[in-house]
Amino acid sequence: MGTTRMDRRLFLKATGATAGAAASIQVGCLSYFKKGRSATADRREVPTTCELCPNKCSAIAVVEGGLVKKLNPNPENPKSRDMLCARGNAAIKQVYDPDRIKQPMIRVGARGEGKWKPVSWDEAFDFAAKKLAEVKEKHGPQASLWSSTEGFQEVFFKNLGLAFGSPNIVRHPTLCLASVNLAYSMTFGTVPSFDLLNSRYVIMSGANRFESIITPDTMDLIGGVMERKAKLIYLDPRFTVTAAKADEWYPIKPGTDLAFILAMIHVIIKENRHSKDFIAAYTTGFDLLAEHVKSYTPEWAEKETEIPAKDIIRIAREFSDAAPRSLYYAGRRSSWYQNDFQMRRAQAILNAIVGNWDQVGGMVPNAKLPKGEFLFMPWDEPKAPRVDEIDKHFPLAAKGDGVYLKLRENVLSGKPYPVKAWMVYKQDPMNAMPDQAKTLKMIEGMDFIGVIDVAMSDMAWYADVVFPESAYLERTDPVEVMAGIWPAVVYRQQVVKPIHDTKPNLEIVQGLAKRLGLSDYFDYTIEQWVDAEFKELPIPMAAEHMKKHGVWAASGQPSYGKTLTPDHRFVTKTGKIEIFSERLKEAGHDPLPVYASPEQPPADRFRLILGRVGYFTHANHSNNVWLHEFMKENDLWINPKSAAKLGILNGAIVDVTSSVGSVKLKARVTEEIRPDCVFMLHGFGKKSKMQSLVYNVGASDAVILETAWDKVSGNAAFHETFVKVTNA
Ligand SMILES: Nc1nc2c(c(=O)[nH]1)N[C@H]1C(S)=C(S)[C@@H](COP(=O)(O)OP(=O)(O)OC[C@H]3O[C@@H](n4cnc5c(=O)[nH]c(N)nc54)[C@H](O)[C@@H]3O)O[C@H]1N2
Ligand SMILES: Nc1nc2c(c(=O)[nH]1)N[C@H]1C(S)=C(S)[C@@H](COP(=O)(O)OP(=O)(O)OC[C@H]3O[C@@H](n4cnc5c(=O)[nH]c(N)nc54)[C@H](O)[C@@H]3O)O[C@H]1N2
Ligand code: SF4
Ligand SMILES: [Mo]
Repeated sequence: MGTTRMDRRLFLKATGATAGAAASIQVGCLSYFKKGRSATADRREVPTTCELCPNKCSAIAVVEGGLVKKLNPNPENPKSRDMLCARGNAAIKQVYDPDRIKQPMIRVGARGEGKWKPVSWDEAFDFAAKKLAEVKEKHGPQASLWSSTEGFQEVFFKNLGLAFGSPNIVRHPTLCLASVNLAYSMTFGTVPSFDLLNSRYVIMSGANRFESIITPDTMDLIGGVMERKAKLIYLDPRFTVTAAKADEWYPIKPGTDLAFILAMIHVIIKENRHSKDFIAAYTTGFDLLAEHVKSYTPEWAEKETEIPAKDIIRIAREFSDAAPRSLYYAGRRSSWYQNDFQMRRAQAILNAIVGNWDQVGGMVPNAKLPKGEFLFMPWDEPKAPRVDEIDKHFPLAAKGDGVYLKLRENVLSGKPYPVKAWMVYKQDPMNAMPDQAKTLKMIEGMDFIGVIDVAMSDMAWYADVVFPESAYLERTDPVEVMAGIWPAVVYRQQVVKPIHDTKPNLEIVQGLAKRLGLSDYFDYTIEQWVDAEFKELPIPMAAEHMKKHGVWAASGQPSYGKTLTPDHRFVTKTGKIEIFSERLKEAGHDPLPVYASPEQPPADRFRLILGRVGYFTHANHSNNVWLHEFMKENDLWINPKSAAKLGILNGAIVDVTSSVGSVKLKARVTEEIRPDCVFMLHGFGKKSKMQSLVYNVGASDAVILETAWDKVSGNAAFHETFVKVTNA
């Protein structure tokens, strides 16, 4: 893996150059289409919206001779700031990928054996509808599970599950950001944006923004924080690209960020550095907090975190001096530890006490734009309760999203009732859930599995029927409103006609609905749906504008401080920012964050931690021919001291073993990780032979990760697995 560092640098150079330039014009609302670019018979430019990760960047597809030749960034989107990342550019290869599923397929061999019969859409729909109807007849509609990850057409899939009568819609948040969202919601009544462009002091716990790209935060870090020399403090057990760019990097002991934050709060209160006026006007519970953090001294935190007390004190002082233009940045993937909610709550409280709420360079409540809704025929509420028993175990969690890992436990145990059919949209639970053997057991227990995907993912590989969806460049999708400091509306429209026998999700849903007797609920076209949404956008000639530009954003500077009025009620129980939370207390949780030392790996083991690189999304894209060039195999980061003790040489093949599985990986002996943990990347070791570049190459982290979750939100805890590493 000697080339990895160079690849990462090159990648960032490319991204940084574009993003930096865009950020210097503040919010990048240049008009790309003003000049009246003309199409020729052979060449067109079509504005659309990238679908290769959740960021929804605006793109302009250049079509020549009926083929997508190039994707350019669209400067009119203030959120994507005239940037398309490596993945965004490589979306072309999603369309022209020889591994694509080219027509519907029905499994003929055993599950996972890879024997498929290409079938017509009618055959695929008839087969799936018959199986779904059988399960409904035998066990009721609640025996079906509808799982998906966010996407513009996800709404149709969820609606099919609901119209079918199932309460068991389960979405990705409890594998990703449920704990951070819940923590900020419980404190401020909403999840804010972070004004990195204008901030003077930023602290990040792990959020690896130079590789885990979030727009506009990644570009604002480059163009805002770095160019204006605002200070960036970064805590991560690994030396990531963000660590390399930070002013200070602390290889914090894994699982101890809460101690660092509590000690910062301790210092700020002890030294009388909190924002007294703000606290008095807008918050509740400060006195209880002051009492609560008395024992959380920097000296105590040094022992927990291995960050020197003098640095914690200095950082707390600098942070409060820079307030309100200082930020403890929330991060996104908060599927880390079993106390993750409380760690994120402590960040929210720290931010609150320095008064950076709704301030330039602080946290900003998101502005929203209205859009119209297509009014479809409503269905009856599902009668059965959810199989994950969310009300009983996670009363504060988002009910509509479900709790994924608890759901899997319950499905496996058959309690409170059997679940026998599993429909999946745009998600790969084989890799997105820990303990793949358990997921395989869940798969074995199903009478029917249907997967809607653009590629033969590992989940699709184990399905009974696979419905190939058209790639985003081949589809028109619903309109998406993006809340934010600069809210925007984006539109994804068809760039080229599908090149294979694929369909957009709405038509797949309609094909199934027709055979399940549910057609009345889906009696519309995508054009009708989109037109209804256009109608209430605050834009003159909305349909024309969106088709021509692909994006619309309000012009001018955002207004800060709208919530800072005496009569403003925050959406919390008390109407105030809740430092102390009665609701948490009532639900049986700590109303203020309490620290407990994380369990440490025994002498012969390491904690496994996860993260991302800039050129893949999750377990996806390692099979994209252009992106695959960046990295052909994943490896295991291990510190030289630990490797020496075990006699492991750089490049040697090692067995990495947990209580649930074992994988083989090449060792990458590097100072860029602490000695007590190891790291591997997601997205390799695929079981699907139609992921031909990464089939059986490297390993999947899902095989060795153990099942654990955060107690409050139910969010998966992916960093709680200890592994043994030995020469193979
Ligand atoms: N082991 C492990 N598990 C994790 C994580 C981790 O780092 N390691 N990360 C967690 C996080 S933060 C998240 S958000 C989740 C993500 O979990 P997933 O959403 O499962 O992530 P992906 O691996 O991106 O898989 C998405 C699937 O959607 C398909 N797809 C892509 N575009 C389209 C489309 O337009 N239409 C359709 N129908 N399908 C499409 C892809 O081919 C792929 O099979 O995973 C979580 N789980
Ligand atoms: N290129 C790219 N960009 C993406 C995605 C992608 O897959 N690829 N996915 C998108 C999605 S859905 C998400 S959720 C976000 C995820 O983006 P982030 O929220 O930034 O999460 P990760 O990249 O998973 O990074 C977690 C980091 O935390 C570090 N870490 C591990 N344990 C600890 C600890 O105890 N303390 C501290 N301080 N650090 C720790 C890890 O080493 C890792 O570098 O990225 C989004 N953007
Ligand atoms: S960050 Fe990259 S992959 Fe994600 S939407 Fe933007 S261009 Fe696409
Ligand atoms: Mo995520």
